[in-house]
Amino acid sequence: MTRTLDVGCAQLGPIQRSDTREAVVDRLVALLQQAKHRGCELVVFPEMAFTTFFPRWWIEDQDEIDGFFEREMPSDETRALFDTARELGIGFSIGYAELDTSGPEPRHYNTSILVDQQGEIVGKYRKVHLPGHFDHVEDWTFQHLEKHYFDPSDTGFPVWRAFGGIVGMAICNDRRWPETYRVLGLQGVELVMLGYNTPIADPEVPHHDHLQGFHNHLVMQAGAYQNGTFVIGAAKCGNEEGSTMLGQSVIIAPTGEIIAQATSMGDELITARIDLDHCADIKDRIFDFELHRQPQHYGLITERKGAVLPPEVPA
Ligand code: ING
Repeated sequence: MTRTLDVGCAQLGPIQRSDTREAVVDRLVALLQQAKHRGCELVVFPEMAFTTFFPRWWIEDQDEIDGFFEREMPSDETRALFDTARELGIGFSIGYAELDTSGPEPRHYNTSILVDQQGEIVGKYRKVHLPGHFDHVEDWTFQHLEKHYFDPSDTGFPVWRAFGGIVGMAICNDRRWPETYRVLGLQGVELVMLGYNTPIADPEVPHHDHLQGFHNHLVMQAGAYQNGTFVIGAAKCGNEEGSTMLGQSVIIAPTGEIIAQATSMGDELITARIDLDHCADIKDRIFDFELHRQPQHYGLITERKGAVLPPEVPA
């Protein structure tokens, strides 16, 4: 039996601060229409796909900050994306800054949703690994203030039975952590959909800037192979408000092989016909968790947050 699925990875070029949500949605709709022509059933969009990556700035006015967040999804500005998806019969995942006012206090999340081929939201994930720092760093050209602007996830890493398989989502920095893929893998995930906004310049380790592309693929290929899952990584890239962000969006097989890769720094759709049954080649052999894993030796992974070094050996 084969469980083929025609997937698209919709890379976005930069979104400038002055770009309206309507103008961005027009770009997203155009990518969905391309996806239709290419026979896609499911499309992955990047992290924070409706606005510029505002955590690069220190902003003090809460109303200005909240202007980058979506209070409802879909909203009047974003509904055209859902309507088009329904008309074309294409599901999608997409990331955005979510302002949740359903509780006693407003909560701010870096969120990704899964939308089915009828345009209905069937899953929501809120980013677990928030990178960067909490406070303004005066002499940096660009900040990385996700810990300042977003609340920690309250979803963890769920999976859903959808599109003929078991699917999960992650967001940007999550892709660097093996725990992300393993928690999804322990639920049988066959397709991890993730988006990223990755500045190439990291002021703390500028001598690693040239390694951003290598690290980007390294972590997704490893996560795919070590858990026997497809991984789709969609970038928002290019020069966004003076900050150059990494492209190189990819579709990766459970073997860890890259089966499609973007070659531009703009809006670009890459596609592949994947067979979810190929996951079994990995899950039922080299990474048969039930047969090979030894959780009795893995306790530190959940018991300990930071590393604890062994005692110094007396001279
Ligand atoms: N962005 C970056 C990422 O993890 C980053 C943060 C950049 C971390 C460069 C390390 C090096 O890809 C987000 N949005 O998580």
